[in-house]
Amino acid sequence: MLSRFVRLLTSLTSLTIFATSVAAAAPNILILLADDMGYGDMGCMGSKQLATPNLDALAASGVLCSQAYVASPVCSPSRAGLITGRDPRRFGYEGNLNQNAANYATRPELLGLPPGEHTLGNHLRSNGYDTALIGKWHLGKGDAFHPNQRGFDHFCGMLGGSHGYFPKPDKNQLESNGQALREFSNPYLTDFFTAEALGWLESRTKPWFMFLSYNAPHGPLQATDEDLAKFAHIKNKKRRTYAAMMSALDRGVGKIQTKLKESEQLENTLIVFFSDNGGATGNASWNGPLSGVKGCLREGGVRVPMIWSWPSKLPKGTRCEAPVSSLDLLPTFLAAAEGTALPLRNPLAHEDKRNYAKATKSFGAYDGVDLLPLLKGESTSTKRTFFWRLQGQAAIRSGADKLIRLAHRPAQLFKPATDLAEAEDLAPQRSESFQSLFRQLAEWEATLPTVPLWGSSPFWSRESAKNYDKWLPHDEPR
Ligand SMILES: [Ca+2]
Repeated sequence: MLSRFVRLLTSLTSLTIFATSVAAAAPNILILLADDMGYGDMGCMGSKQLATPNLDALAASGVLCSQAYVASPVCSPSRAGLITGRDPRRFGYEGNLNQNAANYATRPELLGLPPGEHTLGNHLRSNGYDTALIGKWHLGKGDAFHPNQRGFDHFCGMLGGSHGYFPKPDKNQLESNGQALREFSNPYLTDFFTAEALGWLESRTKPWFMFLSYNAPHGPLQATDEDLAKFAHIKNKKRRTYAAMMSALDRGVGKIQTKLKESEQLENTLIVFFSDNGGATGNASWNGPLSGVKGCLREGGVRVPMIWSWPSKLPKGTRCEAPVSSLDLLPTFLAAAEGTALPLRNPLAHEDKRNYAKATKSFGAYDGVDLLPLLKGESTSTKRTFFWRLQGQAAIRSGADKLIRLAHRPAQLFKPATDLAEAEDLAPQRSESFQSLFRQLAEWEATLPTVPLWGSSPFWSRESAKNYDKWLPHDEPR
C-alpha cells in the first residue's frame, strides 16, 4: 500500500535537503483553519442561518471535499497531525493538550509537539518558502515548541488552545515572535488576526506559506455588536453569537482573497480551508446531517468540509466525494511546490524502536497522499484507510466501511458515505468486514508507542462517552 509519495520519501536519503531555491512557478500556499466549526456551518454546506459568502465563493473557486477527515476529534492532536503529515498517535500525541491532561500541572513546559517531528513550516522553508503562522498554535508552550523554533519565520498569536476575543492590553496571552502584545490594530481577535495576515503578505517577495489559524468559532462565544446586529433574526442567543463569529471569520477569508487578487497572486495560490475538528457541544455549532460532536469518533467529531482552491490549476465549483484527510496536506503541498520532504529524524527517545520500525515499514514515514490528481478529477480513488484513537475510543475507516470500537459497548460498523448519521449498525450482517476491520485496527495499534506523551483528559473521556448516544442529527438552531 505504499503510495508513490512514500516511495519517493524512502529514496530521499542521499538528496541535498536544504534547497534554497524554489521552482519558478511554485505556488503560494495558504491554510485557512477554523476551530470547532460544525459540518453544516457554511452556506455551501446547507446552513440557512449563517452568512458565509466568502467561504461559499472560495468553494465555488475550487473543489469542495464532502468526506474530509481530520486526525483527531480534538484540537491539539488534530493540529499535530495536519502540521506533520503523520498520524499523531504514531509519536504518542493522542490526548488533547490542556490543563486537564494528567501530567500537565507539573511540567506543562515539557509537553508539546516532539522536537524530532518536522512541521509543514520546516518542510516548506527547506524548499525556499517564507513561512508564517498567525493565530492559534496549541502544540506546546515551552521554548522548544515555539513556532519560531518549528519552521515558522513569523508567528503572531497564542500558544494555547483558546483565547478571549477582546484581548486586554494588560492581560492577554498573545505575542508576536516571542514579544508579548500590549496593543492591537483591531480590538476583535478574529479581525486582528486577519490584519496581521494581510500585513505579513504585504512584504513578501518570494513564494510563501501562511497558516492562518483562526480560533473562531471556538468558545468563548464573543462577537462584536456590529456582527451580532446582522443576525438579530436568530432567536437562539448562542447561535446568534456563533453566526456573528463565523461572519468575522468569513470576512477575513474575503479580505485575504481580495488582497491576493489585487496583488495578482490569487491564480497561483493553493488555498485549503477546513476545521480542526467537528462542531463542539458548547459553541452552538451545527454538524448538519452527522451524528456526534467534537471529542467523539462519530462523523460529527472527525469529518469536516474541506475546500481546495488553486485557480490556475484546479477545476472550479466541483465536489470531491472521495474520502481525504488533513494528513494529505503535506504531500499535496510538496507536489504543488515540486518540492521534497525532509527525511524523518531519529525516533523519540521514549518511542518503542521496534514499533517505530514496524510502523514505518507497514505504513510508510508519512500517512497522506498527494490529492492533486483527485482534485483535478484525474483519479477517483476511494480506497483509503484511516485510523483514530482517543482515550478508549478507536475507529478505522477502510473503503466504504467504518468500525467504531468503544470501551463501554460492542463495536459497530457503518457506511458513513451514505449513512451520514451512522444510524444503521451493520455489524450483525457484515461479520467478515467487521472482523477484518477489527483486526486491522488492532494491528495498527500494535505499532503505536506504548506510552502516550501525556495522560488523558477526564473531561473528554466523560463527555465523549455521553455524546455517542446523545448527539444525533438535528435541525439547525434558530
Ligand atoms: Ca478545535
